[in-house]
Amino acid sequence: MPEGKIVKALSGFYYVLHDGVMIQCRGRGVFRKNKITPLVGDEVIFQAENERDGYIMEVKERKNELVRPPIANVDQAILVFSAVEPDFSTVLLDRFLVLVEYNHIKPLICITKMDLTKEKEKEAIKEYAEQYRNIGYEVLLTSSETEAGIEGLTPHVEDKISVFAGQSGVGKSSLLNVLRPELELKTNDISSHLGRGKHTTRHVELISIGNGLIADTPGFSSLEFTDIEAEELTYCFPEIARESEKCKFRACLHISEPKCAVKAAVETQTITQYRYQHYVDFLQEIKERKPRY
Ligand SMILES: Nc1nc2c(ncn2[C@@H]2O[C@H](COP(=O)(O)OP(=O)(O)O)[C@@H](O)[C@H]2O)c(=O)[nH]1
Ligand SMILES: [Mg+2]
Ligand SMILES: [Zn+2]
Repeated sequence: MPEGKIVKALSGFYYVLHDGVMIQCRGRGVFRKNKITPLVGDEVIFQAENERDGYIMEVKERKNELVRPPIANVDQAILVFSAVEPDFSTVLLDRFLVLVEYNHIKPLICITKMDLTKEKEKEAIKEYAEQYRNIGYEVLLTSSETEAGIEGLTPHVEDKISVFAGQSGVGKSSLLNVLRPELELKTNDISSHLGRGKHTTRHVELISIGNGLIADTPGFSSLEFTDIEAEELTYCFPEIARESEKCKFRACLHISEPKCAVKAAVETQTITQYRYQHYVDFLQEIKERKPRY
């Protein structure tokens, strides 16, 4: 039986991409009984009824699964931040990075609206970019207006399922429009935002960009650390994780423990002060989180 990938789910139908052809499929009845809900991004085995319709027979094991938006097998999150309008924020970026790291998804940092920066702002952004690159992250500086830096994005979306993440207004739709001009996605569109009420089911669709697929709905809409435990936070900051191997205590949380290698690395500026501060603030937030029953 043929295999394919669900690229769109709408009104009980799953649209399965197989050899460049879209097959409209229904789920097998047994799914409902077994509580399997096929998701966009799922690799599936299907049975074709004819050239256009079929039945999904099996959902293959998922690599991961996002809840909002519901999408499976996400390889990469493209974290979109504008240099200005709204201003670049390291605390917000770190919040996204923690969630992405926690979900074992590869982050790609894309800073947009570089054309709007004044010389001083441009220098500051370049310095931040260098600091994040030193941690090990890929950082792209782009402009959808002049299309500068966009060519750097294309190879990163090849052969992957990517989701965009980032505040409203940072330029996510504009980026997609540059990547695929024929889409003509609405930018800065307030009316569609209001129309999307809480009760309407979110429809998710993967848009093909070359050999890659990008979700049209931004991921990580909830930025709360509901699942992360205090001792897991270290591993969501790669440079803190690296240094923590040298802490005296295995369970060191790098706050006031003696012989903490992380705090020593902040002193020598191997770890930036602001990244460490965000770690401390997020840890506090996790500790104050109300227990769920
Ligand atoms: N000058 C400039 N404006 C941009 C750029 N990217 C987006 N914008 C503008 O910023 C606003 C919000 O962009 P949009 O793509 O809708 O953001 P989204 O909410 O993240 O999808 C729109 O008015 C865009 O025209 C850019 O690189 N340069
Ligand atoms: Mg948009
Ligand atoms: Zn420590």
